[in-house]
Order: sequence, then C-alpha cells, then structure tokens
Amino acid sequence: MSMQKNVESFIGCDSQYDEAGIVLFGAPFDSTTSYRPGSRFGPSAVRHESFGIETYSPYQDADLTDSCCKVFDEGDLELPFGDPLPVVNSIMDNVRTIVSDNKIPFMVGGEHLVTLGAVNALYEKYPDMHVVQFDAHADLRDDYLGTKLSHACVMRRCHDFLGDMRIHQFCIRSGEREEFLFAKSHTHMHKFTTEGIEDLGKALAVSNAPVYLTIDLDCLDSSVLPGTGTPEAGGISFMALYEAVIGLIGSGARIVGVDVNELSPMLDTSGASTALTCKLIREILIALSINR
Ligand SMILES: [Mn+2]
Repeated sequence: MSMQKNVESFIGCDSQYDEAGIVLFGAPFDSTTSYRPGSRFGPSAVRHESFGIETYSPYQDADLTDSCCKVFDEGDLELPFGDPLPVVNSIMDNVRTIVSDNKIPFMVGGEHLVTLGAVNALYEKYPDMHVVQFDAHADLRDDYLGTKLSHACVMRRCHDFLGDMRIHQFCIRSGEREEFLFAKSHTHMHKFTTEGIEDLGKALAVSNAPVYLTIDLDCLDSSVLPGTGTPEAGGISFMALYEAVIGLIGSGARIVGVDVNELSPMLDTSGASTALTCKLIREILIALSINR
C-alpha cells in the first residue's frame, strides 16, 4: 500500500492529468469587483464544501466516479491581485495548455473577468466559437470608471475579437441603456429567463460550432444564491438553470470550455450558495463526460 499526499480536490475528481478529459481549475481573482468583493474565495470554498454533496446524480443517473468521468483538479492558479492584465494572461496560458492537450477546461471563479482569459485562449484554436452566457448583467460596458478590464466589461472585451452575433446572453436584467442598445445589433440577448436556449442548442448542434459556456451565478435569483458580489432580484431558479445548462450540453452542441463564476462564499454564511455551486459543477462535469 502506498501513501499519497493529502491534497484536496473537488469530490470525485481524482483522475491524473494524462487520462482526464476535463481539467478543473480555480481562478481566485476579484480585484475589479464593482460592489462586494470575495469571489477570490470561491474556488477553495467549492472544493472544500464539495465533500458535503454526493458524487452521484439522481438527475442523470450517473456518478462522478463512473469510468466515463475523468476529471483532473489542477488546483488554483496563483494570481496577482490588483492588476487584471497579468491575471488574464496567466489564465490564457493555462487554458492554452489544456486545450492543446485536447481537454476541456472547467474554470471556477473568481469574478467574471476571468472568463476573458479562457475565451481568448480558446478563440485562438476555435475562431468560429460561440459563447453562451447566463448572467443577470449584460457585462457589455466598453469601460467601467475608465478601465476596460473590469467584470462589468467582460462580454464587451470578448466581443472585441469574437465579433457580432457570437455571444448568446440569457437571464439578463441589469445594465446601462447603452448596453441593451449595443446588444440589439451585436449579440443575441435573451432578457430575464432562459427562453430560447432549446432552439439555440439545436442550431449550435447542427452547425457543430465550438461553444464556450460561462455561468455567472448571479443569473440565479438572489433568494436562491445570495452569496454573490452584485445580487440582482428577479432571477431564475436552480432547476431552471439546471435544465437550460444540462439541456444545452445534451443537445449535442460542441462544448469546448466552461466556467462558473462570481460565487462569493462569505456573503452567504449559511453555506447554501456554495452547496448549490458544488451541485451545479457536479452536474455539468457529469453531463460533459456523458456527452463527450
Ligand atoms: Mn457577469
């Protein structure tokens, strides 16, 4: 019997890098958060609290420990605080490596700006990529208080290189009027709910386009997930998000990368927001493995 070092991984994600189809990693950065910081603690909280949920999904009748589920937990990136540019570049480097090894990157934020690094790295390999965003906020500002690298601008920065009509936004219910005007001619914006996700999944599956999935947890109603930096009332339920996301993955759309961001665990001392996030991550990891 050989002993192993006691290093914590997300529950059921104990595969080695070489055999893994999915690489989970944390991006603990929250320096551009406009309201309440704390999402830097998201990845470590999720990893630790994941031992409070089961590896088995009764929804999908599958288990994170099934042979089709091979997930390597890389741990958290070591990111500097304050300056977002080296953070985005560091995430880009990491995702570039994962993608060049034909694995799916699964990033746990951190604030939503971390998405920019992952999307940019994947775009290098997949210039025809689409991004599906679940979020309360449009995140389409060209700048926020003079800075272009802010979580309030992340989808606008992605649009800079993705181009028009590549970003599909769901559950959006907050932003400046200019962002909603911008969306009319540059993105596909679905306000308030996930309505339209089924048709989108079918279209993306038919076209076989690469798809990046970014889930800002504040798309959920703030009664469902209060542990987030910029809570916004009027959001969706956990099951609505579950059905939209797992439905999209199951539609045959070619998912090439995923992130779940903006969990700020200390803002919900009940722990329920973190537990919800763990469950969502489990379900997505299983769905990606089944549909790979
Ligand atoms: Mn966002």
